[in-house]
Amino acid sequence: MKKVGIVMGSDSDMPIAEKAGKQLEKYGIPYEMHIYSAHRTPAQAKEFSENAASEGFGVIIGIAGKAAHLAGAIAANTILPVIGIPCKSSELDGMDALLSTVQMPSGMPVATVAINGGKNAAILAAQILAINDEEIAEKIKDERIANAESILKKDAQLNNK
Ligand code: RP5
Repeated sequence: MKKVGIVMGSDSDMPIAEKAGKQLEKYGIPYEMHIYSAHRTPAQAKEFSENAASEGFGVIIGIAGKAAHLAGAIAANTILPVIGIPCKSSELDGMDALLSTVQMPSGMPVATVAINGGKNAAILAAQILAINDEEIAEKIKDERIANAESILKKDAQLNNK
């Protein structure tokens, strides 16, 4: 099974990375976490991205705050799908990171999830891997059914059904 790379720009992004990792564990998807910064350790971020496909990764999640160029820098060095998570780590509440991550130039896409969207990033990564993996696809479908049932149960309780 292909691995997911979870790359964060700083260890201060760890709570978001952990959310993503926890969700991948629910599907039994292997992942590796790394701290590589587009600005502080650009050579290592580039090397990781260039080798990711041959190292068995299928998707990479890039997590960064402030001037969040990490996901874009990863995308520039691999044709693996890259999911960007903008982090709320500044006085601008993550809007800076959101725009830095989502506004990629044409030809170099990053699939950007919500600010601090660790869980959705992991689900999207799983959905990409599920294209070629029926086992993962079944787990995602089961989870959706369980989520819907849980909401309907709350609705029934609310209306004393
Ligand atoms: C970004 O700057 C990181 O991704 C982090 O979200 C933010 C702050 O980093 P630290 O100053 O906490 O290391 O590069």
